[in-house]
Amino acid sequence: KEISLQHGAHRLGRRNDADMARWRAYGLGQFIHWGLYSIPGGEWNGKIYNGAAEWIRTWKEVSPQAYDSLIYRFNPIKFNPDSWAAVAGRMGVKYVTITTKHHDGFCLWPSKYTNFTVAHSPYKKDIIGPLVKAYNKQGIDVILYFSIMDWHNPDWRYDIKTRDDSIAFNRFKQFTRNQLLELLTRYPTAKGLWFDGTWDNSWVKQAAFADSLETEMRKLRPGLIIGSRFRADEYGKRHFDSNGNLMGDYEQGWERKIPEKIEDVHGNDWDCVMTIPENQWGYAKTWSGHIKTADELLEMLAKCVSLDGNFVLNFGPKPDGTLRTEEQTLAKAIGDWMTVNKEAIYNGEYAGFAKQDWGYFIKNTGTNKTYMVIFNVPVSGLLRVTTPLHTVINKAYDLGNLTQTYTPEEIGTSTYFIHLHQQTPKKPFVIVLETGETGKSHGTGY
Ligand code: H79
Repeated sequence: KEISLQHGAHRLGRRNDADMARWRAYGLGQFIHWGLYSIPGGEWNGKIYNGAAEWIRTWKEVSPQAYDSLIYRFNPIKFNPDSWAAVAGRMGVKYVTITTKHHDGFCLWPSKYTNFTVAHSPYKKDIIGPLVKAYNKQGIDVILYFSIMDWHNPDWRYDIKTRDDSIAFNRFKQFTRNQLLELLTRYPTAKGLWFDGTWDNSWVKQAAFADSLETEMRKLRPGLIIGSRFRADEYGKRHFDSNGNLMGDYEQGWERKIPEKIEDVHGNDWDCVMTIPENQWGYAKTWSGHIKTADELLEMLAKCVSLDGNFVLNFGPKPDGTLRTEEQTLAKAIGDWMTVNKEAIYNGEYAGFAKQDWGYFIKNTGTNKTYMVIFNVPVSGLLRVTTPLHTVINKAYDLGNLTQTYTPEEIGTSTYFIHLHQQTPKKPFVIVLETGETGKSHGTGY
């Protein structure tokens, strides 16, 4: 049964306004992790750190003071926001999420509330403003990543155990509020905030504060999009409140993992954030383990969109401000595929067709088109399609070659085989189904 909550979900079900519809239609996004951790790139005194490069400050071999002194070496002289935005644009991303401040506390904008910012580095200049401008010029929306946890601020606490903790953390809360209002004021075109570092007890206990701050941010910036990782309810429940309702505008739990089926997302909006190696977000000089290929990433993209989510691929730029070759190559390969197939991705949603082993069905919202994004061609060359109730296929053709059409073979009730013309494709490809509705039964007939 429902319990009464003061700081639970503000809304049941999805948002239905234009800003959220725009977010929902993105399909593909880019994540950028850039900061002081990019300088060591996972290496300290000649030794390689096995964890994620952006967490190196917590490694026992690294003194926090030495890490924080990296600010004096932050000087990305080759940084050119237009060239990043061009790479992203060519890749086909519709939005970018940028680390304004990661867990280390270093701010990529000249915050008035701390000296630990770009303004006090040799580079001196704001990074966020020029990035927002460059991406917006490419038609790409910007979301600001912000870590609540801040290892640099002496007032940060993991838990509140004493009166002193409480006094310090109250200062920290005001600092956090100041920084967030500062970001929203400085970058008015940013569409939303992507929160992180909110799992510690100290913050989980701030249901009332976080709730009122969320309300304040939304008042300042109507339409603002905030995910489920920002605040907990008064019982310390995160993402979903004590009644099981999502807090925030979309579910932020899909980090380096993807749901398997539509039931896993409970009708909510969501995004999946993904790294190219196993788990590296900031620049790591040495990538070890399995490095995902363009085809694997495209499959993740199609899977996310087919289950009503957005797919956000992470980039960790180098300390000089350039993008590593591997990332540029992948961006190019994804972009080449998107050039031909983007209409299967943008504005895509769950199609309601039974899942098949060859790949994913994606419906184009509000149209009569459903896309089959094909990754695994069976040796038979026959692709099975079972349509939802009352749906018929009027036309089927290749997205990459509109004159290449198919006549689906009906093999059973609402079930067809599409006979492929070409059985050994080298890349994932898309078949468009134009569908119609059969006359619905009104209770007469059989
Ligand atoms: O920014 C990237 C990562 O650095 C950050 N989120 C992405 C987008 C991230 N930080 N931590 N994690 C991801 C993994 C979180 C692990 C946790 Fe825990 C397990 C949080 C709480 C339990 C590790 C162990 C951190 C605290 C205890």
